[in-house]
Formats: sequence, C-alpha cells, structure tokens
Amino acid sequence: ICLEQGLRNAIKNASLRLVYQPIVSSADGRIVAVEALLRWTDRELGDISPVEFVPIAEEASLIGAIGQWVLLKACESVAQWRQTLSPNLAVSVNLSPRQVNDALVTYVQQCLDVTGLDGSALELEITEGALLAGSKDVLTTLTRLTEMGVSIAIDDFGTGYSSLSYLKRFPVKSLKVDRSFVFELPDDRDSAELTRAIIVMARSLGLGVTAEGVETVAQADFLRSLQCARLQGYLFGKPLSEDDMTRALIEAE
Ligand code: G
Ligand code: G
Ligand code: MN
Ligand code: NA
Repeated sequence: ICLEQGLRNAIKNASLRLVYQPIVSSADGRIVAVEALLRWTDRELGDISPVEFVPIAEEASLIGAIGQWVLLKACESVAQWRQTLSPNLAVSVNLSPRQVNDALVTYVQQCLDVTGLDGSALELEITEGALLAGSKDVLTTLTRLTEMGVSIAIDDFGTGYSSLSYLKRFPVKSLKVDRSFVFELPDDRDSAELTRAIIVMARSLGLGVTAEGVETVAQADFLRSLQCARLQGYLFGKPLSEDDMTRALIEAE
C-alpha cells in the first residue's frame, strides 16, 4: 500500500524517469538501438527497482498510465536523436502483459503521430508469458502494431514456458537471449549450447537476435562467432540518462 501510494504520487510529481541502454551491432559496434528502462527514485524510499514496482503498478491498475508515459517519453527522445545525431536509431520499450490490448495500438499510433516518428523506429519487448496468456486479442494487437511498422521482440527468451509454436503464430521480429545464459558464456557448456541453439533457430526462422547482459570481451567474441546480430550489456554501456545518452551518441559519431 505504501509503495502503491508512492507510485501514485510518482506519476503526479514526475519522479519517474527513463534511462537508455545502448544496443550495438555485433558486426561494427555501432549503436543501432537503445532500450528504455524505467527508474523511480522516491524522496523517502530512495531508488526502487522496476522488478519491485512494476508488479505493484500492474495490480493497482497504474501500469496503463505509466506505460503510456514511458512510450511517449521514449518516442520523444528517439525522435530527437534521429533528427540530430543518428537517423536510423531505434528505441526498444518493455511492455507488461496487461498493456497488450487494443488501447495500445491507438496510443502507439498517437505517439508516432505527435513525434513524427516512423513505426520502424519502435520495438516493443514482451515476454513469453504475455503471448501465452494469449487470447485472440493479443494476436490482433501485435498484428496491427506490425502493420504500423513497429517490431515485436521476445524479452528474456529461454526463461519462460517456451512452447515454441507461438513463434509461428505471432508476428515476432526478434528474440532477446536472456542474460542468465550470456552470464555463463563461453565456458559453461550448457549455456553455450543453449545460446548456440537459440541463435541458429532464430536465423532459420528469419528472426533477429539480441544478446543481453554482455559484460566481458570473451562473451562478446563468442556471440560474434555465432553471428548474433546485436549485443547489449555493460561491456557496451550501462543504462544512461537522456543527457548522457546524447553525449554517448555524439562521441560515437
Ligand atoms: O533495468 P532493470 O534491470 O532494473 O530492469 C528490471 C526489469 O524491469 C526488467 O525485466 C525490465 O524489463 C523491467 N522494466 C524496465 N523498464 C520497464 C518499463 O518501462 N515497463 C515494464 N513493463 N517493465 C520495465
Ligand atoms: O528483462 P530486461 O531484459 O528488460 O532487463 C533489462 C535489465 O538488465 C535492466 O535492468 C538492466 O539494468 C540490466 N542489465 C543490462 N545490461 C546488463 C549487464 O551487462 N549485466 C547485468 N547484470 N544486468 C544488465
Ligand atoms: Mn527488456
Ligand atoms: Na531480458
């Protein structure tokens, strides 16, 4: 209840903010996208992780409002960066399962309209769970977003229920290999083989792959050797404030 009240206030007094983590092309190291990550610093409670407050926001039906704020803010930032620094930059936004509904399609269209952003600049990350909760509505929603040029990525891939049939049923564009696999690369045999299998499968299905949680050169080299297209993790950059991300993009030019 305490966190819930804090969260209601946070929405009102703007103590929520977004940070942005670079996602680089494994081929040349250039920043091709940024993942928007939500942060909340409460005056009394300090920093609270989204792992903690997102579930509360979901239960308290605040996730709709917060999710809308996140989408608009992320679109505004990336529109700015595309205009001034990096014309092909994309932004990746995390969605809660509850956000995947008709209203999302309308709201995403509004965000694209007001920011003048092309749909291809926006990627939406959903978890396997969101698909498996999977009514017909989810399919309709994702199909309409795809028709707008927006792409759908499966976040934390490999940690959910992994009924792989959904990859055929839903218009998924890419997979994000969960950092629990990447963490143990390249020496742990099981993680190495699982990662290899995910990347090979993605390629044969025509899906893109991003590896998350890349922290070491050895991990990056291993992933590159498997031709994993995109890499994300502290090795390439921690999540940065909007201003620091702007500076990182200027330096990367
Ligand atoms: O950035 P960090 O490691 O603290 O993120 C923790 C978790 O919170 C991740 O699973 C991430 O996907 C989730 N998360 C971060 N930002 C958002 C957001 O804007 N919306 C939702 N629904 N989840 C988010
Ligand atoms: O579930 P999701 O993939 O959205 O979670 C993203 C979270 O992963 C963010 O909270 C971010 O802070 C965290 N993260 C990003 N890069 C790394 C990394 O290299 N190592 C670790 N341990 N966490 C990372
Ligand atoms: Mn994510
Ligand atoms: Na993830």
